[in-house]
Amino acid sequence: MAGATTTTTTTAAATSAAATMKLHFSPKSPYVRKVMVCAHELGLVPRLELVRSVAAMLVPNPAIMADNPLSKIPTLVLADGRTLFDSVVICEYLDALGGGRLFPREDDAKWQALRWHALGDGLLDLSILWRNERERQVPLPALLEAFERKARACLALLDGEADALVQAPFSIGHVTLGCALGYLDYRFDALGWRALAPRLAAWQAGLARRPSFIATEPVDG
Ligand SMILES: N[C@@H](CCC(=O)N[C@@H](CS)C(=O)NCC(=O)O)C(=O)O
Repeated sequence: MAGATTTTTTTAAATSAAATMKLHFSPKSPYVRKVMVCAHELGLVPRLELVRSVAAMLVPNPAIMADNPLSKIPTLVLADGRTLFDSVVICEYLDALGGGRLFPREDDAKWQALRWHALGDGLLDLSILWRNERERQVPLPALLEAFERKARACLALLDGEADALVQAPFSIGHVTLGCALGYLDYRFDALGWRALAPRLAAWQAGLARRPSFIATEPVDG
């Protein structure tokens, strides 16, 4: 009896694993880019139906909210209707489907990858808030200054870890840092981050040549 249950479960899992998933998507979102880089790395792009969804902090989008009350992208809808968010949860789900290469299991590599992921996500979070503040009619100078100080501190820390980034196996940490630096290129050209972190820039130049990063360059429109 137990065996029959296991077989049914496995078959159901295999069926749903092969089905198409809907991804609330924008080609400009760095968090969506994390998911898409993982999908490219894992060979899962054909399994994703990309639905262009506009997510804006001031304008909750009912079409996204039907799947995610936070009205944020990325949001993934599985074939059986279950939904997944936010980006790191979706990335880990795809990694489990695609062979488990991007979320290392063994202690040292795991904590290193998750730490870099957190740093990349934190840099992204502050960059988005920084851009929002910058676009306001009357930005708060102290806030702009604080965001810039934190961004520079992240870059300085990562510049000192460039060798470790080269040596570590490619992971969610590399994906997220690459997307955060790509976002600086896209929205904060004037910061000139490469001059602030030249060793990190050398590492990023190699990363940017990966097909997964080339295919997911942010585009307007
Ligand atoms: N922590 C979330 C952040 C996602 C996020 O903030 N996405 C932006 C688009 S780049 C968004 O949906 N913003 C709409 C909003 O904040 O209401 C994740 O990693 O998925």
